[in-house]
Amino acid sequence: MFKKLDELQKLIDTSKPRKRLALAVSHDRYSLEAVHKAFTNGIIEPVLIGSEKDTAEMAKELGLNFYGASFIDEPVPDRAVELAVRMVHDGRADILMKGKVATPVILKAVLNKEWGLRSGHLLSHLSIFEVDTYHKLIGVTDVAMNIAPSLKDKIAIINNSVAYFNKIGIERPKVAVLGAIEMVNENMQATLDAALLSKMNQRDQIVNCIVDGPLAFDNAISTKSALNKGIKSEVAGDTDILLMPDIEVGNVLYKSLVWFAKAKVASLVLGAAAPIVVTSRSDSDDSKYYSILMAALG
Ligand code: COD
Repeated sequence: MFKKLDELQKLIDTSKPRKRLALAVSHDRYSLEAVHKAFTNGIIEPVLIGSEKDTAEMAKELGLNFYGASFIDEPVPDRAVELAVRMVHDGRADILMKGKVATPVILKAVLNKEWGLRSGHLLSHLSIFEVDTYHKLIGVTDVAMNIAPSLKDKIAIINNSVAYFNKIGIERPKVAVLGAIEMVNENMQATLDAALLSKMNQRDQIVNCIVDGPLAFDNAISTKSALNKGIKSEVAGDTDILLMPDIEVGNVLYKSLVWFAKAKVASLVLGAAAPIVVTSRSDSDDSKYYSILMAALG
């Protein structure tokens, strides 16, 4: 069980070859700082794709020495994105990272049928938060890719996140399927989906985790709140992964945790042919660094 995102660093085996990270549209301050830190810490081998002039100028301004890294000069952002995605597609890079480009642009490139990173699975976004008031790291999914997931999509989103948690050593993560209430209400689709997902987990149709829901947010993260409501649940108060009903709820929770709770966060798109770092442009360089750590473990 991890309490801090820094602890992910200990899981990286630095005796193995470094993963090659393709940064798409590289003249982005926070991305460059995070990539530089991961480079100097021996975690990744960067390939900076974008305007070489703008990238070099920015790196100089920031005092970052990228000696030994590769540059590919492509000043047109859409072409830089395509080049970066193709590099990963062709196995010339291991991780894709979004630089100064909008999230939907890079996600659409990733979904390109000819040269994208499709794997036949649903792609989904997982954020892992370090919140001072919670006793362990907590995953939140999906806050950035799947807009209004169906029941089938939610199964895939759980499977992607659970596989990631298993990979970092959390054997049977506890998944709370969120609703506005903890009872099934036939007019609230999120609660119906939650009940079905819980039953599917009990019947081993969703494995390697414990799924329970519907749970309201407070029951999911507080044993006291769950006890007050008389909820008997293995997950309540000890959740590892919060499954969001849709992107709006997910995005508002993400931003509330970052802005109100001052939480630290790492994020990754899972389920593709390679890990994809898609942090928001306003995320800090710490957050981007932790996301690179997450990708290097993926
Ligand atoms: N996994 C695998 N395949 C997918 C997925 C997915 N999650 N989403 C779409 N596809 C496939 C579809 O099966 C189809 O073959 C093709 O991709 C196009 O599907 P559309 O038309 O539904 O998708 P697009 O291209 O219009 O949009 C895909 C996006 C991921 C760009 C879209 O879902 C989106 O905009 N998501 C939200 C991104 C965003 O704004 N995030 C910011 C919050 S910070």
